[in-house]
Amino acid sequence: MPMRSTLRSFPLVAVLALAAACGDSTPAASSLPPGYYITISGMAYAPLNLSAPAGATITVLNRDAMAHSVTQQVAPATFTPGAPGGGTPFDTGLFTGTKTFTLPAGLVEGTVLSYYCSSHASMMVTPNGTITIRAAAAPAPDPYPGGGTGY
Ligand SMILES: [Cu+2]
Repeated sequence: MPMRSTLRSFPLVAVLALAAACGDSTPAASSLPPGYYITISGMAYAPLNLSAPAGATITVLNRDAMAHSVTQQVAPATFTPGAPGGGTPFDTGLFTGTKTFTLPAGLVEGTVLSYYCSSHASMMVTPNGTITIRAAAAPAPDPYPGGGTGY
């Protein structure tokens, strides 16, 4: 029967469409524990603005073959490292693969920390990313926004 045949083939089509749409530019949400992530792919940071509480550990996933860094700076477009809001400025150093760093503790909610790549500076597709300090009481972002545990 044509109707049953159409229904039976739908899941495979859906899976193939999802696989094609996802590519490898973003981490597979179902494989990551809850937390704060910055992904670098195609010389671009994502998300461009991450909200995280002071003292949070940030995991940086570098999907490019070349080394990049997440290096704090005073202001966008100046590429001068610094530490607005106080605390020790963060700098992952140049790396490939995965690296973590910790935001300074005690930063005031609403503080915006700008960062750049110390190797490529304005050559990055997204030259500057930012991290906005939010209230510590807020839970970490749900890596499974659809609900459940990713299964
Ligand atoms: Cu870079």
